[in-house]
Amino acid sequence: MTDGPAGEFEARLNAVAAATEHMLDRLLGPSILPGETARPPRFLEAMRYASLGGGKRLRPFLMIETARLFGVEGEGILRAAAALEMIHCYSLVHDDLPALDNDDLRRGRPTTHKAFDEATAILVGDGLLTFAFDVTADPATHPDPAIRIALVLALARAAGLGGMIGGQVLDLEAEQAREPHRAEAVIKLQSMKTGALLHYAVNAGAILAEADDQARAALSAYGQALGAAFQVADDILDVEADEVALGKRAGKDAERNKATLVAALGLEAARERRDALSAKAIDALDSFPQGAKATILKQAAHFVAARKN
Ligand code: GRG
Repeated sequence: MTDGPAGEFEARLNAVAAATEHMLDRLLGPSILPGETARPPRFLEAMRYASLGGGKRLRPFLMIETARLFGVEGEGILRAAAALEMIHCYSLVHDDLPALDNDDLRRGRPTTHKAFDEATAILVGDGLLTFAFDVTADPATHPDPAIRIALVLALARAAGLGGMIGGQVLDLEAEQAREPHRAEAVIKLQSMKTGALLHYAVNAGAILAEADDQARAALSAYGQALGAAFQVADDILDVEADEVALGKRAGKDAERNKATLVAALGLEAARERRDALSAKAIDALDSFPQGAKATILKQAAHFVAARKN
């Protein structure tokens, strides 16, 4: 993807990634906030290591571009987007721990527990999770408390026991299963483990833009389909991708008896499902006036299906 509208998409993704990086850098600076006593320097360094300098920043991108559809942009949205990225980074740090996936490489660098130590990595995850809610609830994110509460509630639901964490639990249970993984169970697990945060990214953009009910419903359908396409693409990449491009170890799903759609359906059917979900996400946008013109969100659905890392 280098020319024409695709080149524009890449440029926009890079611009949002740079803006997110800058916001994370500011938020995770040494200055304390009212109510804080001190920010331990070595620990702050570890939190910065876990969240700065890598990643596609796809979740911030989806939030920011959804709000931009309605002409809404600015620092508050960037704060909400950086908060979501903190939750994503915390999930990566904890997922890489020896008690979970036990990985040494993430985003092409040593994982946080390798670069620091295990206790620090556990606390880095806790610190990022907590700070994400601090940033989302702060009046600097949106002047209207009703919008902030709506964001906090949606974020908690997406990241918690009925969302990402619940999905991770189902994932661990599935690893122990002796019988083959059933596609419906894998689809549910993936919608929770990975889909929920991507879905929140789009929903949060709609909340911040105060989109009407019709637009919110369509965007929610877009976010759900895109989240599902993202995870099938991840399952396929684990089988097909080059480790250097991936920035983490490949081929580990089968080794660990992971519940993936490649395992449940086979590679070809998984590819078909990924592409159908990407098309479904695009169709959902065509059902409300601003969405039909949302070229960048449509390109995001293509990007998610075609990505190489
Ligand atoms: C809280 C332990 C814990 C887990 C929650 C989301 C999750 C479950 C774990 C993350 C690990 C993982 C590999 C999930 C599968 C798909 C995924 C989220 C891949 C990484 O996301 P990208 O591709 O990563 O957006 P970058 O590095 O670009 O941000």
